[in-house]
Amino acid sequence: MTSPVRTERHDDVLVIVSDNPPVNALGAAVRQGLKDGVEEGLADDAVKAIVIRCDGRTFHAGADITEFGKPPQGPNLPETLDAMEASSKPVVAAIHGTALGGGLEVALSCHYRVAVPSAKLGLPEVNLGLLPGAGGTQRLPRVVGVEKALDMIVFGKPIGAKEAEAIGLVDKLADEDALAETAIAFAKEMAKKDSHPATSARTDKLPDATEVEQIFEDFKQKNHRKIRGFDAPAANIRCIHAAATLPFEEGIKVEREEFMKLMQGDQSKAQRHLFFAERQAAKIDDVPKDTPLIPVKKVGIIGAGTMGGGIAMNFLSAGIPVTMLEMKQEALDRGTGVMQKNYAGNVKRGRMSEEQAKAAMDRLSTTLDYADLADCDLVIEAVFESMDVKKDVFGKLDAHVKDGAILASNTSYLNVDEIAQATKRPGYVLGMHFFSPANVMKLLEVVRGAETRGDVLATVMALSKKIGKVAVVAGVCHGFIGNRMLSPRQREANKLILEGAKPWDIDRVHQEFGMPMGPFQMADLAGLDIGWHRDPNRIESLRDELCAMDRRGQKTGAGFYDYDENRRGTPSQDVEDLIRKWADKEGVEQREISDEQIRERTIYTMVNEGALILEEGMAQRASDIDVVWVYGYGWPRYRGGPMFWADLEGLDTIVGGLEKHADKMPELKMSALLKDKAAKGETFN
Ligand code: 3H9
Repeated sequence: MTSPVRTERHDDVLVIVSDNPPVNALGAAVRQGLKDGVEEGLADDAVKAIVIRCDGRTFHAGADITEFGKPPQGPNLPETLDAMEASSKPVVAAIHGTALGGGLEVALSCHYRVAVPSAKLGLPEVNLGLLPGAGGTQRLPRVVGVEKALDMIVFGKPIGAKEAEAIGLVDKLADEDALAETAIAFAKEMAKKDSHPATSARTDKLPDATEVEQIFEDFKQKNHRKIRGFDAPAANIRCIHAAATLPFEEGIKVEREEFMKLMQGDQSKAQRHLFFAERQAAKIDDVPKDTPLIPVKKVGIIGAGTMGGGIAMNFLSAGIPVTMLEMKQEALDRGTGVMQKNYAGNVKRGRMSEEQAKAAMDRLSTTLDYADLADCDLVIEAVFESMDVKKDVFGKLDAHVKDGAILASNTSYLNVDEIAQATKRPGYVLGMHFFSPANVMKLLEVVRGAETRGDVLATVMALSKKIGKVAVVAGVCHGFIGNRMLSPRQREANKLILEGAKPWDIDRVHQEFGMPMGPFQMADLAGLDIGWHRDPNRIESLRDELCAMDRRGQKTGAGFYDYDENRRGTPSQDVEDLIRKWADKEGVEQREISDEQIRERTIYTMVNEGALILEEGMAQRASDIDVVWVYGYGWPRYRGGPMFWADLEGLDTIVGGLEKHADKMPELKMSALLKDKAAKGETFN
């Protein structure tokens, strides 16, 4: 097998070039190549300096994640990098694209770093539930200081090359198209020096012993909420603390030990699963990868409400012009006003510059006339959730928008096939279910109708990536993937409170699990009057009565909880009494209900619904369901999504837990797939 690493001579500089598409991951063969390359440079007296660079779209983007959990092969990364750093001849990293994780650790082990301005540098291991395990936690603080290293390592967000230069991580910026030449010239220059700084030997950026503890205390105080529940951030912090307080060799031992612990833990398994799940979700099983896409140069949006405006912002921010249509000018004015405010908020929070925000709004035009949408390549409808209204809109769109344009509905429940029948182009119709706030939430459910064409689906999936969404293909069923799985959970939660569990106990169980909120907090946030018949005299359920009492959720200051002016909820005695009254009325005997029972009745039923979705072919794969729940509903990343979590829990445990409550859940349709897999000892992922 030929090596993905080659060497080239440029006068007295040896250039080691990796070519391991797609991202030059540091697999066994690359590590071997780098090690051999450095040895070649050291063995040849004519070589005075070494440059490390990559072909293709990027510098090394990290260790090869597909190797994790498998028996180790070839030289490991730490020993490869130690040899590089120990070189008596200067080693220069030439960086383009993304130097991430192990990739940045390579660069940190070089004596110098040259980068093009568009390059990004970071240690994102924490996002995989890991830490930089090839010296990164020890070397980065030595190069950029502890405070900057904490920021970069604990949050895993890469920085641009210009910032990297400003903080001393990059020694020289090269022109975009002259990286190799600049790095070679720089290496020649450095070869004239007598000695070269080994990062591990540096202490100049490390803080004084008297300041160290305060820096870590302040950092933890400021950020404890952001990292709650995750194991990796705390482990990363411990390693950086070791870098600041121990000799390099001791710090490396701490790093190794912490790395191994994380690597073997369930959280990292879950987060690595999600890394691949997210990328897998973009693939459509029966649509070839090379399907020609439909160019989308202009987008139409029907409806300037919260949803329509949020959806429009995604395209405007990505440089795609939008025409927004409403029935009345006032609605357009209100909608564009909200968008302006949201953009101003983004500028204030430093998410974009004022010029970028202005350029985005300049791409927006508004209209009251369907004829102005004629030249759109994609139109997304975001109007009131009613089949009649949607059919009317789609009929009009079909009449006015050019042939070959894609028509999408943002419906969260309705039958996309029925909507498609309101047009003469059902092949060009599909669902694009955004999540609120649509300019922020990453998830997009792309609903594939019975007649949706492959190129239409592929176009929308590719476009989703362009506007920064994580898209998942769903089939036509009530509530698609995400909302469909919410429904059995809500049903059981509603029953459980009549049976004796308190709403706040059910919410607590979900929050302790790691969800941002439980079913009753969610109901109060959304508003209890969604779908309410609005007749205060017609009281057929607990929810009707709460609405009639004007306890319609956070917006009215009361729902299942009482709310203060800061929308902080506290348990309500009135609601507790009301629930008891309804239990009596319906003849439900109240009893003590354990947290375990709550979990089994709510979270296990979601897994069962996910299994039904899979067996009906409404999701392409179990990992897609995980992506939906993590990106759309705040399922904790460290639990990998409901199907991955169920695998860890054991599918037989899930089935057993559900069967235990069969008498209380006559509505539950057990998934044959779930039972079958449980019986065979199989998993979903
Ligand atoms: C690490 O380094 C640990 C060390 O500290 C310790 C060692 C001891 N490995 O994202 P894309 C695949 S941990 C294997 O769609 P983009 C990816 O699955 C690592 N495969 O492209 C996909 O495959 P497919 C720390 C990888 O342009 C294809 O490449 N590094 C890896 O949107 C294209 O990826 C990271 O966490 C990998 N490391 O984004 C960085 N990376 O086509 C992880 C990618 O079959 N990577 N693939 O679906 C990224 O963030 C993005 O891939 C990147 C490119 C920004 C580089």
